[in-house]
Amino acid sequence: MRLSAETLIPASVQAPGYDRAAQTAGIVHIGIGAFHRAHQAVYTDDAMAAGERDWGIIGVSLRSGDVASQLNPQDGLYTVSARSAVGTGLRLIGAVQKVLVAADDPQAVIDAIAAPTTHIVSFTVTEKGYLRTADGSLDLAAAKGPSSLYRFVGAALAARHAAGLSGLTLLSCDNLANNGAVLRRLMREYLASDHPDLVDWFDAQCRCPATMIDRIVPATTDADRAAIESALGVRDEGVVVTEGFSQWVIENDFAGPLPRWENVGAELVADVAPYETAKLRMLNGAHSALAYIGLGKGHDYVHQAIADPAIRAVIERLMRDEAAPTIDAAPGQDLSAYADALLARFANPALHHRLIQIAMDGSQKIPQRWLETLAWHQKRGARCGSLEAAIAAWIAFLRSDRPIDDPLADRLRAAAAGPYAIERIFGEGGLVASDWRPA
Ligand code: CS2
Repeated sequence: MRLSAETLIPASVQAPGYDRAAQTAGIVHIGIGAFHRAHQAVYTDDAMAAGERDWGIIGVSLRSGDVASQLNPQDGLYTVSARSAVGTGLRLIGAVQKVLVAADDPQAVIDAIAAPTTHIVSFTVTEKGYLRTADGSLDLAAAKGPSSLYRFVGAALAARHAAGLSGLTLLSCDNLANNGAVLRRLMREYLASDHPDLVDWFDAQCRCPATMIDRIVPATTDADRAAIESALGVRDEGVVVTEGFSQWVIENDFAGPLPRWENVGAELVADVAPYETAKLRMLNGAHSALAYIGLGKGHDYVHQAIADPAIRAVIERLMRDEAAPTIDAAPGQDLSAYADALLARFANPALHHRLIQIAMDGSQKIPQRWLETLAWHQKRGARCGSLEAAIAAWIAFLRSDRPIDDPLADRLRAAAAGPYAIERIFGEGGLVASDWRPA
């Protein structure tokens, strides 16, 4: 039997603590992958359990119908399996009401965003989903394509404007430096091209807060789904597996109402930058280094790579000696304690986090994870042995016979194969834009 609003679940599994059927959707989330379901949807579920109302989430997949076919037959319900060294906690999340597939029904997506009850549109579309060119501006040709977030949001903003409705908060929850400002810039570039009459209204009525989002969410496996099926007694195709830890720091700059996420563990702050920079350069920077160095040494999982003493030493130096000094810490932000906590999270043996999952889309991730740190030290005449080892491991990965999952895969592979690989990738006018110049 399949999980749904009608099925009974064991009392040991925490159920939504509010009347789901009585909630209106206040959020449209674009890119409803496992990360959103283990992170923002959980905070929103907690907020509604704590008394907030009408913050249901309408999920959107831009292309694939997979998540819709997992969640819609289940009335949007799914299980979060949080695995720490001390055990597993299971809970059912009720915040997601349904999933729309933009490729199948584009108008339904536009209507959801244009609905008067919608206040927030949030995004986890991955780094490449922002459709940036190497110089950081919008790739307009791609942005006019069928699976571009800009088209849907642009059309819906036009509908809101025409109907005299308020603007929206556009909340980027992707691992980009200055994600809010990046989304604002790109959205404006799109509007200037396709809806020029909306640009002033957008500036006045819409907000794009920056966020730091953090929870490690490995891809769900068939074995995970089978384990949850025996625990629940019903089949859940939408299971997500994650760690116990979760963090969300949000810039307090909204166009309209928001759920009281700050009462359920999120932090609303004036400046997200110190948290975001630390997370990108320390956590994500270490992750990508673990991926390429670890795969090169024959490891499959993060916890295996970090248990390798030689790799661990490289990662500790990367976080403590290379990344941390580049960060202007906020008052009370302890970067050394942060590095300790990250090492413990990476070592979690209950999370089977595949290095190959982290290795994808290197060209999109490496600039904010490694190159900003390298450029900071280069300006001061210093070198970064660990990050340089990580770069060498990425080049070796591109030269290997593994499949490369990256929007620039073919060009990267060609550049890596020949002489001057580092120059062709990172040099002036290279494939990956950077202020760092290889020596
Ligand atoms: C990882 C991230 O896949 C990756 O590139 O580094 O998804 C990481 O697990 C999250 O950002 C943790 O919050």
